[in-house]
Amino acid sequence: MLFLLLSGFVLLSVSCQSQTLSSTQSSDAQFAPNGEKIYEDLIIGFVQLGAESEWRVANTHSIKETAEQLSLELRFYDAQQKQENQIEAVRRLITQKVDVIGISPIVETGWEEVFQEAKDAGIPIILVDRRADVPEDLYVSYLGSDFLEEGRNAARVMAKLVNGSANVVELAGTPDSAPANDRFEGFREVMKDYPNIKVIDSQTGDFTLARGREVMAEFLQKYGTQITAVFAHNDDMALGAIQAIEAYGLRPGVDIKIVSVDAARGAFEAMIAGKLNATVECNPLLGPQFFELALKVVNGQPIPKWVPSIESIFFPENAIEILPTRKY
Ligand code: GYE
Repeated sequence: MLFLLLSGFVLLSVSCQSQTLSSTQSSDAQFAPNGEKIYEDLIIGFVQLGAESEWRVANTHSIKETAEQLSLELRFYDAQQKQENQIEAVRRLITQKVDVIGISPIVETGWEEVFQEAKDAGIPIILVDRRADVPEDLYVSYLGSDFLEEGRNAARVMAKLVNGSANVVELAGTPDSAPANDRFEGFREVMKDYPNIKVIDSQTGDFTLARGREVMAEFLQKYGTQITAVFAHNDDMALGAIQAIEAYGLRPGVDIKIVSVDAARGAFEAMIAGKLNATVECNPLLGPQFFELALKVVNGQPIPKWVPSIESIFFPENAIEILPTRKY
């Protein structure tokens, strides 16, 4: 326990209903003569990156809740925003001989060595939410959103909101993370068609409300009323920007238009208050699809290399009606 605390992890074993199987028996059981494994036979490792946003909290909840519902054993690590903790967690799960490892890689690069170790140990890796920049043979599937399309959608919505002319500041996500890279790129791809919309600055707010607020305050100090729009890579940073804009004496959503990504409840509340102009959905409720994929992998069934989430875009007009239906 002391070792676990010292290494900066939070490990949580959510449920262990399948008392009859030890972890070693479990890993071998896919070759059992009595046929295919079921959910209750599975021991699944999940390496979460942290708890930086409303999105992430919902994602973690979905994974843990689904594990409980399916009565499988989940070994859950919270890496507290550090890649080195994620790598160490994968190594532990390899030693524990779990059936499958799910991981949401905090950044895209630096995974090849440890994923190769998992492969050599015969443990399949499923990328959940964020991609890693590794050869395709080092993971079995990626379950998550089309972040490029989210960036494009944010730009399309923004272009309409500002009638094709604006000075935009961008609150970007964690540097080198798949969603930050792709939302940045997708946004610019569409903005090429709008020469009068200029992205005058782009800084990371690390996907957190507090950093979003700080960076927006810095932008306002630097550019003042030149800024007419904000593109935030997630809702939490947009909520931080709203606070900074109000502290500066301007009206968020009116003097400065704001578009963000995720469509979490906080964004709906801000839209109802007239302070946020649109949010592009990114679905965190990946638990059910993740375990379904894991079970298929263990039973040797074919699975797609990418399972994309289905997503839409939300506006203030119907935010009041939609808010009660939002699960995150
Ligand atoms: O948009 C953001 C979170 O990886 C898609 O991470 C996820 C992003 C999400 O912190 O809120």
